[in-house]
Amino acid sequence: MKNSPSIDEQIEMYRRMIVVRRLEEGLGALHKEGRTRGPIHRCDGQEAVGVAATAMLRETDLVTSTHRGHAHYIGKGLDVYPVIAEIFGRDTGYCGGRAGHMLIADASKGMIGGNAIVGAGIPAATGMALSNQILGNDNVAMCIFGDGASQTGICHEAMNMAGLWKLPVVFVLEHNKFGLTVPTAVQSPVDDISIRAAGYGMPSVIVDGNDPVAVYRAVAGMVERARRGEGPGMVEAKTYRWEGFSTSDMGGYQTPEEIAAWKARDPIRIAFEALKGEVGEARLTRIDEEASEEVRAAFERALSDPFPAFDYHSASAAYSEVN
Ligand SMILES: Cc1ncc(C[n+]2csc(CCOP(=O)(O)OP(=O)(O)O)c2C)c(N)n1
Repeated sequence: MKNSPSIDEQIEMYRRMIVVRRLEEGLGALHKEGRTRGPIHRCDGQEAVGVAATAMLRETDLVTSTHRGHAHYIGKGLDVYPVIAEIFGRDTGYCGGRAGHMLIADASKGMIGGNAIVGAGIPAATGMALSNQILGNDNVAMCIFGDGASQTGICHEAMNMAGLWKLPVVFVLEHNKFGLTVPTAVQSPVDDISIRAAGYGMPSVIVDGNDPVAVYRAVAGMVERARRGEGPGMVEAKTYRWEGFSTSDMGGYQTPEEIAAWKARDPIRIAFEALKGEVGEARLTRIDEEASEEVRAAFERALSDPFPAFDYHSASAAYSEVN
């Protein structure tokens, strides 16, 4: 089928989703031991969106992320070890230990960064698309954002401009049913938020966000038309946040039945079932073991890395000079 991922791409998406899952589980365990700082926004159960939406992109395509960006980072080709080092503030992290888990970026891979300001990645990606259009290249920009972010004023302004100027930007709405602790029904008059795309003159598709192949196909179609200069598009990937808003979430607003129903549709299991006939269960299990070991070793290494050096005297001398 047009825009379908190859078997090799599907295997790589499966592997990357496992890397993200083990990362999230590791962070959860370390939080329980009191070894993390600040809130951590886990994306367990949502891995297929970030990993599959970015799987067909080039390094020169630019992606903006959110406060819940671990699957976006790994999907766009970042390595898990410097991601973990960054989360724990180590010198070896992607941003020298100064960004923390919400702001990780690696421009050389086209990951322009997470963002703690809800909705802020939407105009940023739109501006990057405008820049690509002016430069006359065929790179696309992608913004992955949440249902809460879609309620911001800046989302409307950016999408209006993208539609008006036919900018090469793909809006991937990761609809996980909650903004903070607020369910969609309390923040939006419509459940299918992507119907708003029509008002911006862009096409939209609603897709099962727990099925990586479906996400890939839907996003690849929008990426292709953006590359051809036909303008923006939106994909609304319906998914669910298994682990609450963040590690500081007290819970109580998600029913056990609802969580269980979504866990029964685990994206990693869906990928496994789709691939096992093609490549065999043994190979998939081996990939799982290797990815899990990679993440375990990355935690071990990152946690023994040094913190960034801070030279108080030269920093305060530089401060006095400019003030
Ligand atoms: C401009 C702004 N307003 C409010 C917040 C507080 N805040 C952080 S995350 C969040 C909810 C975001 O919801 P959504 O976009 O659906 O992402 P999710 O957490 O569900 O993945 C809010 C309101 C913020 N960080 N920035």
